Amino acid sequence: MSDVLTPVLTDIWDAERSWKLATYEARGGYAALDVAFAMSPDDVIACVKDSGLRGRGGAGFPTGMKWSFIPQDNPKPKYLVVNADESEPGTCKDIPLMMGNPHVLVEGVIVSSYAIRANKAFIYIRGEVVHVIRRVQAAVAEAYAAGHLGKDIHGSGYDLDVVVHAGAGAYICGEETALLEGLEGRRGQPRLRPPFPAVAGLYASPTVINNVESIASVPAIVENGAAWFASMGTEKSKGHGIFSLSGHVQRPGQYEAPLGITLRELLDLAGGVREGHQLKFWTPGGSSTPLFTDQHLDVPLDFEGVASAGSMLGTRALQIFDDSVCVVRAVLRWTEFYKHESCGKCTPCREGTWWLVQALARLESGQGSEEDLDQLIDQCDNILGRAFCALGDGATSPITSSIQYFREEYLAHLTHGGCPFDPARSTAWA
Ligand code: L3W
Repeated sequence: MSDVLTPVLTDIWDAERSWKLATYEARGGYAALDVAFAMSPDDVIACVKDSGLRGRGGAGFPTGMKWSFIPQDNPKPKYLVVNADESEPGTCKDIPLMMGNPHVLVEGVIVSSYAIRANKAFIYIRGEVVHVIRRVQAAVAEAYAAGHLGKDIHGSGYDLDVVVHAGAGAYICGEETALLEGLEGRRGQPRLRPPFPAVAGLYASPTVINNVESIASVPAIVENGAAWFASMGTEKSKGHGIFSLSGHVQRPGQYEAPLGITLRELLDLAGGVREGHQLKFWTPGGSSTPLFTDQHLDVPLDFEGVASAGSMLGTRALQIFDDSVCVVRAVLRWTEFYKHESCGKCTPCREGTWWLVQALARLESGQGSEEDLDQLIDQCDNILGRAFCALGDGATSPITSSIQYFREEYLAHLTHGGCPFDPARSTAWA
């Protein structure tokens, strides 16, 4: 592997039975617990704050700051909830992480729960991935048997119980408050914020919700120190992260690298775009983030770099599309997904995503006129910033950005009376 890579969460993946406690412990696993227990909970929070770790689930909120919002004078129990409902199209980092190294997540759960003074934690895993649920359940059982979970962990006087919860297969439950509704046994629909979960979350108690990768990053930070983590990445986007490359690349997969790496560098590691083809467009952070093109190969993949180029780092799900792909068809498929997954709570998203599909399907099949394109942009304007949660905004991202970069290709569908690509969609449109 190239020295550009920083394998911390992924270093064990290639080991034989990497998911077993013995393998993890042989590499120093669970040593972060004693380091953390020798510190006060507030010092652990300060360490994570100083490291600069920002939420790895998409929004990039500072993790240590989120933990510090938990009101310690509130007599209610505190909870840690891990958002393992990975379902953003193209995102494939949390599931491989839980399969390859479930114990780093369990260890992270223990250190993080200790920091916020929670004695109960939940790992909410999307229901479709039964093999992942089983693997994390097995890791939790091993951790209990070894005394890493339960009462008086490592003789510290600290108690923690962990519940692995299977979701019921709804994309909206990746939204933190809809996830809490699901965990409480209700239909997954987002709640109004504020109050933020840190103040009133699970069972109306103070709750920290973090993505799998955020929590799994914590043991190494506590063990190696905030300065070690902060020495990687860029000024405001510190540390390492998992970049998932999928689609038309020679070697798709997960590449753990410092934030700020570029797609050009990642493509070098992944063997480049499919032979005989050129990069056409890509998503920096899943389909909810505005598309990039070959003009963006050198954009630093950190929160600020991607934002200043007009998109969002999101979940670092880099879906690569080469010149054989019809962008209109790809965007239609994503929009059908959002329409299907809209929870129905708010009108702009429920009705709007339906209308978006109608308009896109008309354009993709070569019907309609240029006015339909303008109407599509108008529909996006009426959803953006008006939906109850980020799902509506996310649905508009691929549409508006694809029209920005590929308006001619939309118009070509109208002049050709259908998709200008050949039926096998293997010939580039020119
Ligand atoms: C206390 C305040 N807490 C903000 C917390 C808030 C949340 C976090 C970020 O997610 C992203 C988007 C999608 N007091 C607080 C506070 N918080 N202010 O900080 O909050 P926010 O509002 O910036 O973002 P959000 O709406 O929670 C939107 C991404 O999530 N997304 C995709 C998820 C996909 C996965 C996956 O597949 N692994 O996670 C869904 O919407 O891209 O960036 O915790 O409570 N004053």
